[in-house]
Amino acid sequence: QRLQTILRTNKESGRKALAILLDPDKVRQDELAELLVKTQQYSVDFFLVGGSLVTDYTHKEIVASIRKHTNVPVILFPGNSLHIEASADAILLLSLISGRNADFLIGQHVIAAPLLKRSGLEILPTGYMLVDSGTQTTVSYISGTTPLPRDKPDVAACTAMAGEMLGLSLLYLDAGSGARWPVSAAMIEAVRAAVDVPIIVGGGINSGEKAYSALKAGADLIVVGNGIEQNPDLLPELSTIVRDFNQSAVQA
Ligand code: 1GP
Repeated sequence: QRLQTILRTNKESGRKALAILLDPDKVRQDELAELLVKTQQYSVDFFLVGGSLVTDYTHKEIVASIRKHTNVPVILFPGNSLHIEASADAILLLSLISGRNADFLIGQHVIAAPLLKRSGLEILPTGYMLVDSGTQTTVSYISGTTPLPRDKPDVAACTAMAGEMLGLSLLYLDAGSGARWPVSAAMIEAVRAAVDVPIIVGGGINSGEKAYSALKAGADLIVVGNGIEQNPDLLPELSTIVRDFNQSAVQA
């Protein structure tokens, strides 16, 4: 089944999902195998592989390790047109709609288009919205874009609406990797009320409370990277939170 359909169906039925972000620069192969074995006991819906700046181009090895240990779908989370790895299942084709840098809105996409077409990857057209998180993140610096002000849910809602009207089929609200503050519940709620497409939320979700708050506010899929890397107890906790949401969605 196409991931686009799964994400859409999940959203319509109120089913929440968890993705683990694996950043090629942070992942160590021995630790990765251990993490992947551990994920088998928990409900992890997707692996995201990538980051805005990559110095170790190990996407291929990471995808191969994931395949070896799990059946969980692998989605690329590229920082630019160099980050394409055909052995993944899908790619978030990110258009950085919170910014005004044409290169990340359409430029990199033009360069990548023929490669993507040949790759066989499922393309997930995604409106990427970078949200201010209290510190300058790598993605803000590398993309040369100003993040959305975190206390302006209405600006986020209008940006999301425009992205949906342009035909983007997912929205990703990201406070950036290791964000001090995750995207606020008020902003997620405003975006949820404004659009029908599935909403992905990530950046700085390093506790069960933050994950719960994002899901309750309307996130369909949460992405966690640093939090799981730094705290081995977080994965079981997140898995329980997502499962509880899904059980109450079935009962409702
Ligand atoms: C960053 O949303 C991801 O783009 C995940 O961020 O590493 O802070 O969980 P963290």
